[in-house]
Amino acid sequence: MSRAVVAFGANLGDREATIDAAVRALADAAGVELIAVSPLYETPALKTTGVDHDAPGYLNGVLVVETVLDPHALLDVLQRIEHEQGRVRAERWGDRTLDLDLIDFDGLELADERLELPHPRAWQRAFVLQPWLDVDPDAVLAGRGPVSALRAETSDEVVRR
Ligand code: A4P
Ligand code: MG
Repeated sequence: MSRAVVAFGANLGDREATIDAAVRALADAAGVELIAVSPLYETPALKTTGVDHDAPGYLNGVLVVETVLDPHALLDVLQRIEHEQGRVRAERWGDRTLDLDLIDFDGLELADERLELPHPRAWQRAFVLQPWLDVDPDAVLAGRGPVSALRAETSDEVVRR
């Protein structure tokens, strides 16, 4: 069994309904057991050009799962769920009904064409670090250190629902 942290974000459509459906789909996936769901946070959209207060805001949070799948097979499951929830890929960091990112997988560090672990931008995003801390105050991000210390260095706005 491995333990993985999955971050979710939605900024289009009925965000809460999409997230509910995604959580259920992941809990129902073969070889995946849902361990924890974080609180939800309202966060302004981060674009490649910076924070965009004119774009629809995100609802963000994280899930902790235990799984017998390997990291790539878990990514397959996440991408299937994104697809089922009507995700259309257009611009990078663009608005989306649902984004599911694999943040941590047993502290593994790897990078190939499909998957980079830990998620390369998680360390600097309060919208990932804060909900992760909520469900695991002692969490550590591989290669970066305690999530609590990383969180203290971030200043992006997260408002608990
Ligand atoms: N990929 C590589 N590593 C991973 C990983 N650890 N988890 C690959 C998930 N996917 C990973 O992702 C592009 C490719 O990354 C995938 O094909 C996968 O093989 P994508 O979901 O198609 O595109 P994306 O999410 O737009 O790109 P990217 O660069 O992953 O964006 P991020 O870093 O996920 O950022 N603002 C707020 N407030 N809240 C958000 O949640 N999210 C983003 C997306 C931007 N702004 C945001 C938020
Ligand atoms: Mg993504």
